[in-house]
Amino acid sequence: MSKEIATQPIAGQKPGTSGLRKKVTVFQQPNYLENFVQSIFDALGDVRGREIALGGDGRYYNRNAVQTILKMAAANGIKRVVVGQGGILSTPGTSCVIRKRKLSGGIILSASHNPGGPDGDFGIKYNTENGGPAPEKVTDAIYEKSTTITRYLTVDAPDYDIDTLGLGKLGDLEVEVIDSVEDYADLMQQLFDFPAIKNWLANGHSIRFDSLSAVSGPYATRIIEGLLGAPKGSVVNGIPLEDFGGHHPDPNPAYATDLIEHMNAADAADLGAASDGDADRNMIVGRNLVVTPSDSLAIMAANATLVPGYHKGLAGVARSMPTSCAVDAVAKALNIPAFETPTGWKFFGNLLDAGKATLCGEESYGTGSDHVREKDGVWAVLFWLNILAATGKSVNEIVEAHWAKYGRHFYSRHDFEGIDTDAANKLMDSLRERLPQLTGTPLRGRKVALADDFAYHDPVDGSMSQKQGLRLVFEDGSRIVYRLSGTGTEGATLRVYIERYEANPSRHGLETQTALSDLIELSRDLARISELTGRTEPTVVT
Ligand code: G16
Repeated sequence: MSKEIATQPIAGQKPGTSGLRKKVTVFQQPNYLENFVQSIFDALGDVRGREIALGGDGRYYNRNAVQTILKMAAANGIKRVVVGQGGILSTPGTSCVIRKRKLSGGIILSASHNPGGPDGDFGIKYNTENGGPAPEKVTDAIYEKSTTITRYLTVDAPDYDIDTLGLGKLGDLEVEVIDSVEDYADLMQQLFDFPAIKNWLANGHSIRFDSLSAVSGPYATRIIEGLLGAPKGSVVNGIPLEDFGGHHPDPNPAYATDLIEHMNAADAADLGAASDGDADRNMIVGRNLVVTPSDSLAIMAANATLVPGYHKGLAGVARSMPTSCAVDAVAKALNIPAFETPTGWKFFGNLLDAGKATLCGEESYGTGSDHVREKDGVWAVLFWLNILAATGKSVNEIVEAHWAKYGRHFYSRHDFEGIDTDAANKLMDSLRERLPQLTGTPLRGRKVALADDFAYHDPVDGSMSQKQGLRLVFEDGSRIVYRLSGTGTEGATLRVYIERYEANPSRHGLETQTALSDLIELSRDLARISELTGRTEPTVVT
């Protein structure tokens, strides 16, 4: 029986870069999750008769949240909820399910690359009917509702069995529990040359895919070991655990250290890969070589016609502003447009829907295409496998040939995590104030061509997004970008992105931090990082 529970607004329910992310303990407060879920339903208007997807990355509190949301969906008059078995659906997997089954949206439970467990993080985000993250006007409306909420709706009912496949009822709500992987695996087989990859694997090549005990495990295992026939053990840490087995499920060299160690060993696999908590991020690793996400995007764009799903070529490419300009060089050579958007996958949605971009990517280990409306970790790894199988070359040969042709964009991100929020805001405000005077001035031998706070004018819906990161672009194409992270849950994280273009192949072998050392020093001095935050070194360098 449906009932109305009185509640009141809880401060701080504003979605960040990708949904609402907080400590599990915050979500466990009375009414915290309920308030946000009701705000989603209220912001959507009349939800009666809608069909939505529901699932998450399996982290701690995932199963509780699924039950709470099912009961609220029933009380709010939703017609059908399609749930991944056991509450498991990856972020790109959910996007795929929404699109394939023509649902009106979906709720994804994940704090992505943030650690899980009772002391870790939890998160919730809403995706719209195109399968992509809700755009800012929707997330703003959800937040508005959360500030005035007075009641939420739920039903008195026992927990629903989300482990048994099939259709059932919770009150008037139809609940369909689906295989978490099937829709997604079908789509991958339409895009990639599975027989060629199978051959490549059967002919002595190997892959090591580290799922970091997160949700890519069931997807990678079914597809790579199952459909593609890679030997058992090619996917490691393949069972999603509520605390990710203590792993920090962020696929970068700082956190996926075991994979890096394996890829530096004498018996390394031909391709190393890792994915994050909700399987939308990916890291590509060759022998003794981590491919930067910005380079990976550029290389995928340059080789896209080798992949059946993209054999007709690309309509355009898109990257977030802090991502290196490597893909722009490819777009120029291919004579296709390259779009520059703010950080956040939601900004790619309109470009993909309008057919203006086919491939998108971000420096934060995210790449994707118009096959779904999320970045997609397993897809990116299959894309690389397809390139390796089609060319017969190694990861290192492909990367080096790419640099030789297009030049190398040396690139690094320095994160200063958990700094005092006031200090971080002060640093950004003070830099923002000084920016206008910097244009045209020389700084340590480089002239500043542009210094601004990045604003994005969406070419499809005309919306404007202001204050998306402070950037300095030098006349030689080098860049320094400053942003505050929108996905952290403790204090503030300052991200500093540093890039330098090098055309000369004899210098492509330089170590990245060495190649960027003068810009790194400048980035710290200019923003007065140590003076204002007390930090002399970043916590994470990728
Ligand atoms: C999310 C967004 C990405 C963004 C990343 C980092 O990724 O979907 O578009 O690049 O956060 O954001 P920030 O620099 O604000 O922390 P994910 O994988 O966490 O959903």
